[in-house]
Amino acid sequence: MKTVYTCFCTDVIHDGHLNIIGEARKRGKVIVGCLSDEALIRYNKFPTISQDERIKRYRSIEGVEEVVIQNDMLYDDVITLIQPDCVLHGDNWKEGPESAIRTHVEELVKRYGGELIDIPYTYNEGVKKIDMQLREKLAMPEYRRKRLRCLIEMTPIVKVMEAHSGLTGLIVEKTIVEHEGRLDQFDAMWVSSLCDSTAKGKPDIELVDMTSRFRTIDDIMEVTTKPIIFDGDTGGLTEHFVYTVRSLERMGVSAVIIEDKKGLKKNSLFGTEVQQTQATIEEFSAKITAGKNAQLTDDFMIIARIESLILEKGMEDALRRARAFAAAGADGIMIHSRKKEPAEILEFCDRFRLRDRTTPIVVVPSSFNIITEEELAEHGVNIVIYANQLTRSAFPAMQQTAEDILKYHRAKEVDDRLMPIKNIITLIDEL
Ligand code: SPV
Ligand code: MG
Repeated sequence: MKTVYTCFCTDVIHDGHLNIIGEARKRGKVIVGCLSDEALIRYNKFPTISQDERIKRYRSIEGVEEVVIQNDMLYDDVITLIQPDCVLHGDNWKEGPESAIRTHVEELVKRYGGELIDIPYTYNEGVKKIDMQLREKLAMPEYRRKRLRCLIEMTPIVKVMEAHSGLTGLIVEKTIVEHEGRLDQFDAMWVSSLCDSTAKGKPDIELVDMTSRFRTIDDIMEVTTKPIIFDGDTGGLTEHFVYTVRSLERMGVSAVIIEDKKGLKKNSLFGTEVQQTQATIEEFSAKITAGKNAQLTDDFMIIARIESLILEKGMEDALRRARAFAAAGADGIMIHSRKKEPAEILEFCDRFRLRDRTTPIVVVPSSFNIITEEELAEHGVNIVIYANQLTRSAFPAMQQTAEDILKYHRAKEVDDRLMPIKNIITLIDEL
């Protein structure tokens, strides 16, 4: 009897999956692959049920003889193991980034005389509704909030991109690339004080008030599902910070990062060019502890950001603070630097990790941008934040367009580099 293999990466079985199983049964013994959590988060949607529950769910489908775990999104592991006579998949993977996987599987099965069959994709009202329901579930505060902690456990390094509006949120939510046969996407969003302020035409000095910052979060949350890390600046007065923690937690934000400065906060990338004052270890530890005592869920994270390297107070000061803030209850440490070279950041991470293997480390490589995610992960970094690159790419493009229209007294000259009208009006999904 022939063996037929199909890989599922869904939490809910709908008509489309049942159709594939029906087609598979006509051809032989049906083996279903369950894409592992690690592979799933890189490739598709974040799981809302555990891997074990998914396996159980697939096993209960009539006609499924066996369920195996597929760890490799390119299918190499299962194809080598099973060598199925036939691999079945919905024909939706012929288009877009997933087509690279299809080509790879086609080559794999060809090597031993196997066959790849694309089944017309079922997209009826029921399937559409299930897709929407899954998306809604992921967007709910209780799911979104805990997702950051899950990601820290599940992935070598959590990749976070700046978002400051619904549109930039959508870019972080939806951008998937295929590169050298692998698919990749961002894991979470950073609501940067710099970019949120800049988008409002204001300086990054805690001038944009919390109500307005929360409005930005809300705009992003309305159209996305990925977890959010909020840039809380200094956290403000401790008496105010405890309220901020509760509001963020209620909204479904996963983490707030607060920096150990006091008085008028200026952007860190100014370094020592402007007057900035660091809070004492005692003052800042008290703020962290107050925040931790205020939060009600186990999921929410308060991450302490250390400005010692920015303010040239030295490595020993940075390490002393990191250990003290972790002891005060911080759920993570963000270490910042504005050096072009990553040496001081890596030294900090290595020395911090000698004594603390678990507290997550966060870095923001805006200046030391030559470092790769892989190198950071090797030095014990858990979260990398690309803090301002979307804003910095959009601004020059918009300014150039404004200048050219003024120069030519018409818009023809700029048109070639603009998004076509058709694409912009269909950019946003309608219900
Ligand atoms: C931000 O993005 O607002 C940050 C990171 O706080 S930095 O601008 O590098 O200080
Ligand atoms: Mg900031």
